[in-house]
Amino acid sequence: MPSLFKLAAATATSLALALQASAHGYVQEVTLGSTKYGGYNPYADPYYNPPPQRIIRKIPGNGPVEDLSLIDVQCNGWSSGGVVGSAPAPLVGTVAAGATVTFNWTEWPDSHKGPIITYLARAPSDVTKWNPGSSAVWFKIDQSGKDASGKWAAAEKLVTNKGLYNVKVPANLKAGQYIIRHEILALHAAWAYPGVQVYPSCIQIEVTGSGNALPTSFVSFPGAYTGTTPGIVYDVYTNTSTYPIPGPAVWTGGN
Ligand SMILES: *[C@@H]1O[C@H](CO)[C@@H](O)[C@H](O)[C@H]1NC(C)=O
Ligand SMILES: *[C@@H]1O[C@H](CO)[C@@H](O)[C@H](O)[C@H]1NC(C)=O
Ligand SMILES: [Cu+2]
Repeated sequence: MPSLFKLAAATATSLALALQASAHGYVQEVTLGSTKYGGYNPYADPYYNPPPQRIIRKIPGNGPVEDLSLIDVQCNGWSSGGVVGSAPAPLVGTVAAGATVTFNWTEWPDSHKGPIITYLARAPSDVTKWNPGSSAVWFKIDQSGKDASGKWAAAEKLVTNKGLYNVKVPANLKAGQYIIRHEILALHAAWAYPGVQVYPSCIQIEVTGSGNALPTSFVSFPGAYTGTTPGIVYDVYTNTSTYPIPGPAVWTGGN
């Protein structure tokens, strides 16, 4: 290993430790079926030359997106700081329809309570060149909010499950390339808008199988969530009623 390379890696590690002291979080690893893929590490990847090849689109850091009108809310870009939301990653991971995708989050703060939601968007052609922009292409495949005993998907259940969250790829989903958009909405400051913190992550996948199901209605990011969408404003400290998970209903046609 060239010494310059070592130095860059060491610097990245200490920087990562410094920044993670005020940690929020991001998806650090994804398992498709039984194959593990490393996540995009915003505190290391940019310091490598050449950068590691990923199936996960890059993110600017472990922080959230709070302005729901920005393209940043799609894949956690940073449109004002040079890391533009949704820039494609070079690789695609393969997963069979019906198989499980496991998202492995960095240590999630207990204070960051909220739902975990997952969407898909079908790429019109090569997903490694596709940027959906604000087109309505997304459909929801999984969601989990607050259960009857008051436990949240994030943080309680995620922490109990060692940071892992499982989503099943719809069994009859039509084969092809997709972006899977997985997010946590943290509600610890969501008693008014702005306040909700969106932590999205976009992973490029190739779905295999003989299914032929596709939904017929779609939402856009930005667009699906606004300051008046149910569940975007919610007081986690005082509100004991059912939590309405934001966005469309889960598409069940592929199962
Ligand atoms: C999550 O990913 C990290 C980094 O690759 C790994 O060290 C850790 O063991 C994984 N967690 C689980 C529960 O598999
Ligand atoms: C509690 O949350 C529900 C669902 O968002 C909302 O309709 C209700 O107004 C909230 N209650 C209070 C007291 O804010
Ligand atoms: Cu945070």
